[in-house]
Amino acid sequence: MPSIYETYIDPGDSIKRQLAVLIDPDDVTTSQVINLVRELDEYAVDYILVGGSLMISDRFEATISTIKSITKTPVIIFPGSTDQISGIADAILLLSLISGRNPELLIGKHVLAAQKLKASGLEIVPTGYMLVDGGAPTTASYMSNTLPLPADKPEIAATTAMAGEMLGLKTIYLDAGSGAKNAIPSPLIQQVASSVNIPVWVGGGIRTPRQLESVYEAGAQVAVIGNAIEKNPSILAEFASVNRSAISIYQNSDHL
Ligand code: 1GP
Repeated sequence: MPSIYETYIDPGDSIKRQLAVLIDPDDVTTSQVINLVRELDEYAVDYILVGGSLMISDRFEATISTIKSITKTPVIIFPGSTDQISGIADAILLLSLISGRNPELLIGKHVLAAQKLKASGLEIVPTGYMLVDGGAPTTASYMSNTLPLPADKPEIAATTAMAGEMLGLKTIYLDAGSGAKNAIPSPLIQQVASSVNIPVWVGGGIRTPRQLESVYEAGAQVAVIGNAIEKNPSILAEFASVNRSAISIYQNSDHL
């Protein structure tokens, strides 16, 4: 099995700007998932993320099965808890919440999940997960019991990301939280992207094609959109029209 990380996430010097769509099984019915995934295929979305902060429904694994039965697009778990592990997916973002100081989300949950993760056969993508203040409390910041990084302090975000990279993490995910009032500001994305040599993912509160373009222009390799597409799948055509041509993912690394 080719590695998702080596094949798609970090295949070399240059790669196209990528789009990931987040599906929260709590928010969609099976028929909505089927219709949505067909649309995602049509617009060549790069990754489908599955996960949620609460997971009130018991449709986590069934949702992944449904998606996998329709598409060859890589399905990556974006786990909100240690219950969200299933070998039916292709990979999992193993999130270490490096923006916070909650030891459970830095290492504790990982210890609890290690055996299950190994047995699942999932490809593990070690990810430095950084919550950034999106203008109002989000489920992610509340549930994680951590303070998000201030959105107007890019230097704190950059040094946090650098420390994550030095610890061996393979991606950085900057998240304003699902449904965030404000998406992550460009200066913060820029400073993080120019400070690390690993792919930067950005999500939370991206609602318009213009915002998506700014996220890429600031240096994100992968933009993650959830709510906007879940609520209105027809907006996908507009997001897909945003330029996703090839970039050097290490374009900003001349500080090293
Ligand atoms: C949340 O980054 C994702 O963790 C997506 O956020 O639902 O606001 O697009 P939205």
